[in-house]
Amino acid sequence: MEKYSVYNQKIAELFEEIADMLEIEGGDHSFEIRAYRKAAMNLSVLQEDVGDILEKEGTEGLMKIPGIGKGLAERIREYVEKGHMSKYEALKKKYPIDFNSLTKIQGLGARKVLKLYSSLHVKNIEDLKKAVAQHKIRALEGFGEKSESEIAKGLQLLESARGRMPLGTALPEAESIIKTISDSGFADRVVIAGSTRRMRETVGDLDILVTSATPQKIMDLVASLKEAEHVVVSGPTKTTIQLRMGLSCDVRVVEPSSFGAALQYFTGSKEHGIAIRQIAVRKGLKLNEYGLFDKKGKVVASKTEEEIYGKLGLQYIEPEMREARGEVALAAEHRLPKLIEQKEIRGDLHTHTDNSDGQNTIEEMIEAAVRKGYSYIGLSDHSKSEYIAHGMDDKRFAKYFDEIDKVAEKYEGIIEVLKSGEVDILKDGTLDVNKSTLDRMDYRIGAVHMNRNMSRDEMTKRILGAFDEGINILAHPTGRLINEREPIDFDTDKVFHAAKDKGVIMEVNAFPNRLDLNDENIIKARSYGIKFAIDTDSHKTEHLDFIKYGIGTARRGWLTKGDVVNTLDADALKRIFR
Ligand code: DGT
Ligand code: CA
Ligand code: CA
Repeated sequence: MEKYSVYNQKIAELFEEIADMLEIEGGDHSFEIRAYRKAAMNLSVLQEDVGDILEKEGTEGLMKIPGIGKGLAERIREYVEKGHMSKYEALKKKYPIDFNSLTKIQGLGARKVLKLYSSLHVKNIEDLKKAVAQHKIRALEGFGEKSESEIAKGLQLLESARGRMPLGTALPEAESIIKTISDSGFADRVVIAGSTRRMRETVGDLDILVTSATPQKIMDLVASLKEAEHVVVSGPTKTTIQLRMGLSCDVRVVEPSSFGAALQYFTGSKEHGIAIRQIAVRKGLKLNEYGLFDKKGKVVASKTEEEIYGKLGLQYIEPEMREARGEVALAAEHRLPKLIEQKEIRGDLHTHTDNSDGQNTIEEMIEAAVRKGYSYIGLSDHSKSEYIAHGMDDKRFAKYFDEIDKVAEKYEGIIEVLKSGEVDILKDGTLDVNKSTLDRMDYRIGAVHMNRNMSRDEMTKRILGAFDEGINILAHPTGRLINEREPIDFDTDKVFHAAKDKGVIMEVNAFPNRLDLNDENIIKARSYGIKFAIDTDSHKTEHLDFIKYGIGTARRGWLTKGDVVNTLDADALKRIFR
């Protein structure tokens, strides 16, 4: 599980901000800027806390972290020991701007943020909102009306996201709290409910259910959790805490005899719960969080969810399907699809190495896939248009494939290594590499990265063009980033129709800030009868574990094993690509 430490995250943010401020300083800071950004990136994914490293091995230890030299190690030490960073403070005095919030708005980079500051005194989100409302931005040099409306959209996105966090942040936090409660020995069962159990892409608050012979002990423990910032309310069987990471968390102790009813109720969704209770009423029964009761008030079922759905004449409905999207009617007819499971995945088809912007070598990625028990792994580094990601031209691709072939020999009989590339789909729908490069790939991934603001018609043509160029998989089809960036605009009907026609596979990108296609788009795409690939888009070995978010999203889109190509064995998969 990905677990970020407090220092690493905080220092990464400071480094990012230093880079932003250096960028607007002007002059030649390009080397320094890159160093800060790289260090920030490496710190944000580092497993071990820099505080611990410093304690054990001093700055020498810090310098073993990739991208951290002597100077940066000193800055980290200063922050850990003194609680501030003088370099940061000096720059901040010059630029009293909330960079971290402002640069997260789509369409705003460090330079534009400075321009807004120097000409309109925009220091934070509030100032930005005012400037947008008064239409002051469109008049600025380098902005214009289009840019102003994009910023307005970015602000709206931020507004609608308020308080909801990506599943990829919420789930690890829930798992960590559940572990602490389990390890205490005071609980018999500890489970996650609510939107997190349903694997919804964003989560409003955490809902945890516990059975215990000593409820007060659980309540005390929850109030004193290290993750808690403060206690919101505490009663004999329910405590709500505000977590430091931003969400709040409800912990309820329920009776073992009504555990199933409570789990069914608090898993939701609310709309699914209402639909289920209507079925109960039609059968002359009553369902609440304590159980399913007959007219005389006698318990019909309450211990497990399976019994409750069973006594209502329904098939068991998986949590990811409980969204009132027609699942209740299907369950009544015993016609629910059998949802895909993680254990059915036999390989990952979208991964990166240090040949572009990944952090691990080809061999390390292959090793990690072997450890996951996969039968194959597809390596798919970036093409040259993605210059920020150090994307490859045809010459580098050739060397990349040679290297893969060489390493793959060592793994013969252990795991099949497939050669691919995440190739940029250019504005006109052509691909960013030569035919000879495409020909050496076992399969081709296409992706839209640049020029995202095309009209719906143009973007649709662009994607269809890439289908004609022979891509096998369309990576993160909409390009949205959860709570950060809107999807690109294209005609999904036309694209899904063509995908069916040409046998192009839609990706369910499992990277936690993407989840793309999302549940609703998957349901739509599935109705066209097209196939899917659930991929992690890993940029380091640990990311292979993100597959669970892709599985959750695929299950929310009602996908079965048969819909997903990377449940096939390597030979069957290669036949599909040919
Ligand atoms: P969230 O927290 O906004 O991501 O979404 P949920 O689904 O976790 O919602 P939450 O935390 O408000 O409540 C957890 C579950 O409890 C919810 O999915 C269903 C149940 N629930 C809460 N309030 C109501 C209600 O007013 N009526 C019904 N039928 N169920 C409710
Ligand atoms: Ca919730
Ligand atoms: Ca709740």
